[in-house]
Amino acid sequence: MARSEDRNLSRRQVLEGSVAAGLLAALGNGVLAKGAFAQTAAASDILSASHWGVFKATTDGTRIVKIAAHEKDPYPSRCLPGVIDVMYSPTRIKYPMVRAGYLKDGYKSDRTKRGAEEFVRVSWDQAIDIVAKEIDRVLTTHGGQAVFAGSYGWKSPGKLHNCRSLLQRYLNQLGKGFVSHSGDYSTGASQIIMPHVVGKLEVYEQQTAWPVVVSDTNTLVFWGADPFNTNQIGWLIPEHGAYEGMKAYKDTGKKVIVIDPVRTETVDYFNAQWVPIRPQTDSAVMLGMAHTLYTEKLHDEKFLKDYCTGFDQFLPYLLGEKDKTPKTAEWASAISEVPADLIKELARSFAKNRTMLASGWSIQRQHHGEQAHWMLVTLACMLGQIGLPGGGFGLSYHYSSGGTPETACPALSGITDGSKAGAQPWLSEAGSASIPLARVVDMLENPGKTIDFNGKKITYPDVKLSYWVGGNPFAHHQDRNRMVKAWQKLDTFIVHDFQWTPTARMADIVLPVTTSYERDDIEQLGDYSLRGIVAMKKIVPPMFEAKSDYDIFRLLAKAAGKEKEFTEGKNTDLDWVKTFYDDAAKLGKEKKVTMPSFDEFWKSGYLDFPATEEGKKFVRYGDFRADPVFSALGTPSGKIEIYSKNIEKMAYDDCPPHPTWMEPLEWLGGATAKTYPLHVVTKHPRYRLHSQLCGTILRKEYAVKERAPLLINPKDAEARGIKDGDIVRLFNDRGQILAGAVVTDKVRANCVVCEEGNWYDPADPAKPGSICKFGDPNVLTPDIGTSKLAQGNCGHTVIAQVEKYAGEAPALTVFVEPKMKA
Ligand code: PGD
Ligand code: PGD
Repeated sequence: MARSEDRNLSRRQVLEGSVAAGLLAALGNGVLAKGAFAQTAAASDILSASHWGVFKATTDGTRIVKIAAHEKDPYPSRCLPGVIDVMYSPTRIKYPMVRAGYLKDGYKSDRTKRGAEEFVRVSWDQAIDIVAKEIDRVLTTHGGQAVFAGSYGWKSPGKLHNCRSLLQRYLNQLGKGFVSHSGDYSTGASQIIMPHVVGKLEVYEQQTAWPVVVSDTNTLVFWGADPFNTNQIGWLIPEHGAYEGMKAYKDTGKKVIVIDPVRTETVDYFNAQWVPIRPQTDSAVMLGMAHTLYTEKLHDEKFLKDYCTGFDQFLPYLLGEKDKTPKTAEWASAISEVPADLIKELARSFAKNRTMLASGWSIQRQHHGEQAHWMLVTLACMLGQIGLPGGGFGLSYHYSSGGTPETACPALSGITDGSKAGAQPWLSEAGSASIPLARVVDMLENPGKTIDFNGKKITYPDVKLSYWVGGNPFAHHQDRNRMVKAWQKLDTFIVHDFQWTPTARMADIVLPVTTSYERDDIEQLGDYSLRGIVAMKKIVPPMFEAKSDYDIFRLLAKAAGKEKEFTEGKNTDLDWVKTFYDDAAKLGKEKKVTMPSFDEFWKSGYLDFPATEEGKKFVRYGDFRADPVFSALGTPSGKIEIYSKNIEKMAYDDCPPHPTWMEPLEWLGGATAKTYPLHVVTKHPRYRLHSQLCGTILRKEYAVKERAPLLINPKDAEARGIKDGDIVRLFNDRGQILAGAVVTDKVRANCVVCEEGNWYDPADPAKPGSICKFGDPNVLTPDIGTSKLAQGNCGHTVIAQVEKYAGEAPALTVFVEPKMKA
């Protein structure tokens, strides 16, 4: 097939390419295949780590020439070559830079030039002076409410170089407050609804351990989850334990079902039953299953009575008593295009077998996204297997290797944001504010506007300055063209990064930071397992004029006369790292866990612990099942709430008090689907973490004629005269992007896949609305809240149309340095 030839070619190009060729060669070709990586690290190699895992690097003194995955990582990420190339790629930020107009006119400059005007190199002294004076001006003139330091993003791991905490630590020391945020882009809806339902965030909690799933689960359902892809990364350092769990389950030959519009790697890996659902219709299918269970008397009445509240209030809705619409499998099938017989068959087989409903998070990153996970829990309650080994539901099997058994490793401490009492005193003391994160553009557009949020009212502050470290909002936020205009309201936008991301390009002041591999740090191995502790060692000296975020904020604190408070008298990074390690060792002592001295640890750099017996047998909600009174949940009733009186009191028109199917703003069954008949699945990328590594050699692994790939079903392609490898234009009322067609039956008809995180590359950055040349799907997505309850983002709610691109495709500009003035 043309597609695989392209891939071979691109691989060859990579290998001929740059210093990174050596990296790829060293890593081998077999991605995520046990033992496929060449383990050629020498004793003199330096151990370090990242969101993608632990590795050893060989240097020639100034540059890294080779890396090898750590010998204890049996399933290394395919992204490792790009992890190092961020240091050497053409998009590396080398020097402090200021937008030309901003350097001349300061905050009074023409903001419409953001993203379009040249940058001018300045010295570090000048850069620190400009930033310190501007922060002082805004705080003095407008107060803390005018500085947005929410600064969300997947910054690098590391207990010291935690850039968001460092930013807030600096601002806290100035004592005038700032605007922060609550929530995140990953689980915006679920982390608000779940506490109402089960009394916990639920999304970031340990899952029933994989060994229990392997021995007790008979049917493993991945619902809108692609764990084979998304477990590549960890928020901390991944140990990749989920791959061992998945392999062991696969070896049993037991059933796996994947409900997803895409035939994912997870489907192929398990040779699973694929249910190609119409996107955004999951709660309808779950309701159809619930109806089948109820009418066929397959539901567990005892579990509903002993462990849940509100089933009685939900039942009239399920049976259609008020709206005359029973939520039958046939009703669900008309919405979801999943055959009614299959919905019934699945419901019956779930009831008959020990079933684990393992959901990803895409299904809540949608309009009314709260309903999907609420309904999933309700379905699991009707099946009555919650708290039994291998049964129930899990919301984190796809993330950071949830379910990997826990060890007794003590937790590291880390740099704090410097707020008193560890809470968030700036909120009240300094009169500043916090907003639900995904409303950031709405906030910029509408200072003074009041919105609903989880039973409260939030009034937007009037923000004049935004400071972003460790995030890429011009990749992660929705409705790019609206965002570009809203951003022009800011007096000043400051960014630290090591890559010329779309966000850095939009900044007034850009400060070059070190990567993790140019500074010393320490981090925990395994988010859920706490498998161990890893040294994130400096491999090479900082490149060009990069400084760590820590040093930059230390200099800014110094300019404000607060250096001592900022550093707490510590002179080097290693002083901090040692403190964090020693804190863990103290905790260890209390738990009777012996740890080597810091010096011994630092020498080897890797400390791991065996899983405990308790960890291997862990069953989520096992305690609650054993004793629902003693281990009552944190909900008002202490039980699982299928009907929430608290949500009822809020009386929101877009979030009823029990799980409900509600049409999203736009979807394939909606009125606008005639004009825009394709749903755009913005799933998480195979070769990146969001937008990270987009500027690296890894692009050669997936780009089509240099553009981001757009997966399209052969039927949809043929109807539009689109061939594999064509450049296409994807568009809707909010914007337009170019992409490269990959014609494949891996995506169901009427859906296309365009991965989130593709760098935004506007043809004319001065003109909001101009075509994005690379393929950022967030040019097309709507910037709305999931509902008044959670106000989460809706990155998975988007429909569009596609056509073959007729003209000469404009050259990309986002993968080289922006224009610079001498
Ligand atoms: P990243 O690409 O990880 O994306 O959004 P997020 O902003 O987290 O950006 C991290 C940035 O931090 C990179 O530019 C990186 O270079 C920089 N960085 C790394 N380490 C450091 C450091 O030490 N210091 C500094 N200063 N910078 C550093 C991700 C967000 O996107 C998330 S979490 C999700 S779940 C959402 N997913 C979707 C989706 O599914 N669909 C759509 N349409 N949109 C989404 N957006 C969201
Ligand atoms: P997605 O890729 O958005 O991942 O985890 P999350 O589960 O949110 O979606 C998972 C699957 O859901 C995809 O296969 C997609 O096709 C499917 N899907 C999309 N819409 C629907 C729908 O309406 N119904 C159903 N049934 N399925 C649907 C994301 C998690 O991954 C997060 S939040 C982060 S921050 C990390 N990000 C990355 C990353 O960027 N890259 C990699 N390789 N790994 C990651 N892991 C983490």
